[in-house]
Amino acid sequence: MLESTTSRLLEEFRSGDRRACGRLVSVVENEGRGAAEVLSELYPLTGRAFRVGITGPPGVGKSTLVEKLARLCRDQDRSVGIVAVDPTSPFSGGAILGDRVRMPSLFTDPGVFIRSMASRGGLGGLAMRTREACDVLDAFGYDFIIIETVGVGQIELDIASTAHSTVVVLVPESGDAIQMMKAGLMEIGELFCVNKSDRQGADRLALAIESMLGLRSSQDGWKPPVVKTVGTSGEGVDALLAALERHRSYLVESDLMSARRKFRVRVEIKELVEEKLKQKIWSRPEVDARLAGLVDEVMSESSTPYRAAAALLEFIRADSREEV
Ligand SMILES: Nc1nc2c(ncn2[C@@H]2O[C@H](COP(=O)(O)OP(=O)(O)OP(=O)(O)O)[C@@H](O)[C@H]2O)c(=O)[nH]1
Ligand SMILES: [Mg+2]
Repeated sequence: MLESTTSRLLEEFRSGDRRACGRLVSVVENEGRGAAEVLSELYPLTGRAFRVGITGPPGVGKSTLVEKLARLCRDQDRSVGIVAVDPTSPFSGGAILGDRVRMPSLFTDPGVFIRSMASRGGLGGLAMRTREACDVLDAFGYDFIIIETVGVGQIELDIASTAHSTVVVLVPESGDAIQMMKAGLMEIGELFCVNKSDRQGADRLALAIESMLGLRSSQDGWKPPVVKTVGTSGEGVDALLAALERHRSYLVESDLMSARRKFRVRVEIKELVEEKLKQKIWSRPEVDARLAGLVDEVMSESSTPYRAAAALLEFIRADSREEV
């Protein structure tokens, strides 16, 4: 059952109240009570937005590009949702302040929603919360959703997989192509953007990326385009948007869009089950007590973490059988 405040919020959300949308994003972001019910209610409304991931090393100009992309979309009368994910900063407010300075025109536009999400000390669940925040924006009716993430690590990979198209942004001074390959950037990019093309070495980098991509085995027949941009002036951003649109058409026409959605749904269900199971297991005081005993055994060298884990699993199994 939904609490009355939550159902009122949902009603306001459905009537197009932007503040209600912001509050629902906060609800899922904080995994507050009612988040699962809210998301379940909103789910049928999702699936219309085009979700674009923008990733790359720190300072390459991602936010600058996001602002320019968002403005272009606004010129075409499309509404834009932006989720900036900052896994490194424990200060969510700081990230927002930074982007307020970098994206001034967007903060006053009613057709744009911006939210910064920080890890608050732990990475756990960040990718899931990002996806859920995007679901809320999608359900609200934002046409174009941009997810900005820094660098590449597991968390970015997870977040990238929630996007339809992932743009990897690099700059002439990013280093050579081999380094990028090592960083895992080549694998996740469906589009590559050489930003700060006003600087020397942009052509060289674009060529290096293209030859790297030539070596990359393509699983789905899409050849990632390399687009040169100057984020500060907006040069090339229209070409970037056009390339994104081509990728979207490609996904739809090749049926990859629905295949990916199917895959995401599968992942989502598994994650939700795992989350529930974890909660169920670790919230039991008797499991906690047994765990404490096993830790002591390992510490006194009468057991090993492996034997302890096996014993705990057995305990949990026996304990759940009694419960049934
Ligand atoms: N010369 C030049 N500077 C640029 C360009 N694009 C962005 N910048 C500058 O690069 C700096 C970093 O830009 P951001 O957009 O904040 O970069 P970011 O990738 O979002 O940074 P993080 O989110 O901190 O990782 C700013 O000072 C921008 O003005 C460009 O095309 N050329
Ligand atoms: Mg940024």
